[in-house]
Amino acid sequence: MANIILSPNWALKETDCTTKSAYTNRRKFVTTLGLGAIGFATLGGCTAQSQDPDDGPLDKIPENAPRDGFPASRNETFQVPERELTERLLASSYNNFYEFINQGNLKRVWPLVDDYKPFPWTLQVSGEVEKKLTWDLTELIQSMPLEERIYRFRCVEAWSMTVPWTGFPLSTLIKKCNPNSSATHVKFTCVSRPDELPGQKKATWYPWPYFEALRMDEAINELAFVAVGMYGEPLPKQNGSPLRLVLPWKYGYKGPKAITHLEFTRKQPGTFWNELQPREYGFLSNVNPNIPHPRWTQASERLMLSEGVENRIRTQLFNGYDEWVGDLYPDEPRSPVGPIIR
Ligand SMILES: Nc1nc2c(c(=O)[nH]1)N[C@H]1C(S)=C(S)[C@@H](COP(=O)(O)O)O[C@H]1N2
Ligand SMILES: [Mo]
Repeated sequence: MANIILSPNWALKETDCTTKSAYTNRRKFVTTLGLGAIGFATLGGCTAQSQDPDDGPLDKIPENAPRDGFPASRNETFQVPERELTERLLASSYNNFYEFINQGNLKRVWPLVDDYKPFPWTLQVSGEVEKKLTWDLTELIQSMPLEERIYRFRCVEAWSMTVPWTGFPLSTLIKKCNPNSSATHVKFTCVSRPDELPGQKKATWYPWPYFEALRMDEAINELAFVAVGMYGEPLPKQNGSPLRLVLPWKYGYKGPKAITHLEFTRKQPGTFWNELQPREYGFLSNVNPNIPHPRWTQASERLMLSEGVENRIRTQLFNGYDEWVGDLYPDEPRSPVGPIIR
């Protein structure tokens, strides 16, 4: 059953280690959820680095990120009633973002993001489209109606969270791109700025920049979401500012962060992790408890709630989104098989 480890920092007051705005924001959240008591009791992660209120994980939102439309109203269709939200502090301090590699602790991204200045940002569109486009991202965000969606989030490494994202459907963006009928896939390329991203400078064995891709039917599925914010505020840099994909039925690595290009293609593009490790990471990479990773089971996961607090739970087919995406994958194993790569 639930394996709950109480944080040793439970007795600290929230105000002891978070900024005013972060504190207010969390209170707001807790109130919205009607869970008044939990925010305080489960607070953890007041590590040495985060004790300075102006230099913690919650203070890594770019100052010039547009805030029009924040906080966005919640789309009630996308909720996760069986789970509590993961605490904002944990979701902003336990990350995967290889552009900011940290020898020692890969997940500790936020102390490395200060040189990264996402805005101003341009998003380029090319390939099988009526005409090539270049958008200023601030203007694009301001032109989009923002909404909030709570999604399950499952990393291939078998940890998971429950996160409220702010953004717009990927299908809305794709419509604006006007792809032509030859487009079968869309490729996403991420930021390339070695001077701001220590991982791109140091970890030269990776095929930078990060890139990912989807089939068109996946990309226009209602679930596919472009996030520009989380927990009611713009994205912190470590979570993929200024924009990233969230595809809750796929493993986390299918959702590229800090995207600069969309390219519509006539055939299936390669992807970063598939090119690095083709025997471990396939193109589809749907969450599926029936297909073990070659090195570990995917039948269960560590659902992370706050620093030091997690539950071991069963992983669901398509991460619980069978109803939305099941029809896209007639060949996806519905009962246990060996470690096949899909
Ligand atoms: N550009 C880029 N996007 C990326 C990654 C990355 O290293 N670089 N990591 C992926 C992985 S493995 C995961 S689990 C999620 C993590 O997102 P989070 O840190 O916001 O939880 O981002 C994905 N997108
Ligand atoms: Mo991941």
